[in-house]
Amino acid sequence: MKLKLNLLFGLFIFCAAHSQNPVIRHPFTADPSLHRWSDGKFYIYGSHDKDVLGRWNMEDYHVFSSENLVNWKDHGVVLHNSQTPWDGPFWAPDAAEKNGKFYFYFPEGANIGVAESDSPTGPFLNPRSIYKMPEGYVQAYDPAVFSYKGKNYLIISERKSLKTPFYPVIFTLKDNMVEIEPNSKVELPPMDKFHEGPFLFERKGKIYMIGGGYTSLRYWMADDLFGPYEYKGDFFTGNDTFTVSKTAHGSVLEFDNQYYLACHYDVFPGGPYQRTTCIEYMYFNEDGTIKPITPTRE
Ligand code: FUB
Repeated sequence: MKLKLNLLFGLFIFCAAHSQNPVIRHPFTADPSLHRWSDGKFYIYGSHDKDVLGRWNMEDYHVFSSENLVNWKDHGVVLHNSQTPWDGPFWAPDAAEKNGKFYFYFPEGANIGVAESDSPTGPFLNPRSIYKMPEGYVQAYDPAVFSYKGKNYLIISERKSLKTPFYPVIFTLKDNMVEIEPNSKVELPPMDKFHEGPFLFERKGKIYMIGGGYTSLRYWMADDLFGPYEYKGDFFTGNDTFTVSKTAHGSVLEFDNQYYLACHYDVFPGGPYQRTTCIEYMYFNEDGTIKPITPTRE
């Protein structure tokens, strides 16, 4: 019955005008990492929620491309967990382009994996571990890549035990993009309201870290990549139109002097286990703080 309801509701949403949020309605997707690569096209790398309800036991990833940020093409499965050496559900991924190659970073169990491709739409091959969390720790996940002052960095969220807070970890990537520089792990001090999905971007000399969890996206600002970061509050919360998932997670892209937030909503009856990807305009105040964003159908 629940599945039938989901299908009917899915059909209803699918038939609604296509140029509106959510920009990707099916398959169910979340944690979108929005990029514009050197070919001038836009790409989304994100989590793929299952059609059948369960917890987030995600087993593959899709890639989507667009010429205009409005109409998105699904390129199908680009990595399946039957291809990886580990046995855990996938969590939120990210991707990077360097010298005509594409690198896909994904968390699975105790590992942050990396796989590569000659194409932005995969398939991503040769998955292997770029980081394994230390023995006894309970979580290391949600990798995102950030280029800063000529180097590439990988940020993740990690925690040592179920009773201790999450904190961001920054690694320096080697030039080959598939290894971490030895001893480059930097654990930032636990930060106010920090949970998961850290994503970094730079604007006018300031470093912004956005992060999710708890039905909102919030952010921190710093003068340097390694901090100190100052908590600036929530900037993306739900409204009557769409509920922002309790797993809020997003990324930011600047294109043509306009900033965009890629994020996900709970639109379908499956709620936080069947999420859909949206893109919102993002604006800033004079002092660099982010203007609050509420979900739109635009
Ligand atoms: O999509 C699964 C998990 O939910 C992600 O890894 C988190 O960031 C949250 O969105």
